[in-house]
Amino acid sequence: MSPSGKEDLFESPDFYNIDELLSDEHKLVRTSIREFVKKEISPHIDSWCQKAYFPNEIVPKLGKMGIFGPFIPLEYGDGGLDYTSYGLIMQEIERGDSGMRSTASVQGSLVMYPIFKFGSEEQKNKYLPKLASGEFLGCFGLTEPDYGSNPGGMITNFKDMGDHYLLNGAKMWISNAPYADIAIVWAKNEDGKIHGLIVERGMEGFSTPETHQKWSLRASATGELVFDNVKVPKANLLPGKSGLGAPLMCLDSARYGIAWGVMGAAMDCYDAAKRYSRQRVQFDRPIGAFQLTQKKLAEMLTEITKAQLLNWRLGKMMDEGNATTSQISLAKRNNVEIALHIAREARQIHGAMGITGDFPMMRHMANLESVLTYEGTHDIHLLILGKEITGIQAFY
Ligand code: TGC
Ligand code: FAD
Repeated sequence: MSPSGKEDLFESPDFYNIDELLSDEHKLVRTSIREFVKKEISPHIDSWCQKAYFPNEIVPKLGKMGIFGPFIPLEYGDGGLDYTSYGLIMQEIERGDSGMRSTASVQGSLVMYPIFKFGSEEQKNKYLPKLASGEFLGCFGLTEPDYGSNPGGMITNFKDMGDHYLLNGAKMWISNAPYADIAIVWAKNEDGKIHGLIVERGMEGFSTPETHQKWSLRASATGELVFDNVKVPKANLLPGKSGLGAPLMCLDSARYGIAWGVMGAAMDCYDAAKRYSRQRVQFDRPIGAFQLTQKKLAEMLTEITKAQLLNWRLGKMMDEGNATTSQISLAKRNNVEIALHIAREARQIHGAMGITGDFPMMRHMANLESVLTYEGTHDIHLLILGKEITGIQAFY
């Protein structure tokens, strides 16, 4: 039950029997996360968002549920699940709230993934089990005040001082930063080559000031990463890959999770609107009896069904290891846009009630504005697709 006494009655639509395409393990994973969200997130989420409170205490609970980096092999304390399972987990968590999914995406795809892919065996053993269990929270520092869509221009840099690296610069708009135990920081060496460094809280000269006054993702903590002559041990450099391609590989995994996640938010809005349209009476009829309401619901279900099929196919390609960046861009871009549209339409169906915290639409809508921008803006994904189609890049 939520503080307003409303029970979370969510049921996901499955108009094309897509469940038949899922394995028993997929359905089990989805059910367990859905139950977790109903118990641990739905009753509190409105109050967390109203107060702009990040529930740090939920992090170990998310870890216990296997939500962090489920695609990483069991030997590092994680789930060893496939990418469809990862997608379903992101869908269910974001059904609860995009901010909770942000915490999970960053931890799994942007912190554990680079350590798993590019880290030394020592780094994997040191960090992955603690990140999987939620004992540690991580963040990913790519964006800078002057380099957002164009991360290749970054000015954060490190110098080789013989027995350590000296890191200087700043990152901005970093999810989880204020509470993170470790940060994966992308910085240039003296030759201008981008590398990933693991920076730990407590290192002298490293601070993480929180970003306040957000109207979006209010249950997710966002902050800066400031490096003022931070001495980083040489053992903390990710040895496996350098260049902008390294963070962009991590983004492929996170953007894939977002394509699924936002459909959770969309389904939550559709489900609420469907229920409300049967209950609310105007002109002596349930508003669901009016053609204009039916049009909105029918179009929502159509877009949700198309996106479910898109996600399912993309999940298969991820598991086969052949999903391309532009295929992932198409799904991220399409699904965020339709989720936002569905949130707005569902809000309209609720009339004035739709602007209150008794219903999830306004919260999802405000959250999705961030999702439209982060992990590559809506227009950057269009340009990635444009480049794929024409062979000509139009970024600059
Ligand atoms: P470009 O020349 O295209 O690429 C640079 C180098 O990277 C290689 N590459 C890849 N390698 C592996 N995997 C991929 N997916 C790759 N994509 C590109 C590429 O081959 C090239 O290699 P090389 O050897 O030739 O140097 O780079 P560009 O500078 O032209 O920029 C391209 C662009 C604009 C698409 C890219 O920079 C971009 O995606 N910009 C958007 C930035 C972004 O998405 N930032 C996200 C920050 S993290 C975040 O938002 C987290 S929010 C988390 C949450 O709370 O959920
Ligand atoms: P800009 O790059 O300044 O873009 C502004 C506008 O210009 C956009 O509409 C964009 O599409 C457009 N534009 C830019 N270049 C072009 C072009 N070539 N052609 C056409 N249009 C263009 N970053 C991290 O590294 N880690 C995180 O954990 C993280 N978390 C975030 C959490 C939140 C809540 C938010 C809001 C952002 C987060 N980000 C994070 C940052 C996010 O990735 C950036 O905001 C995003 O990449 C866009 O950068 P920018 O905001 O600087 O916008």
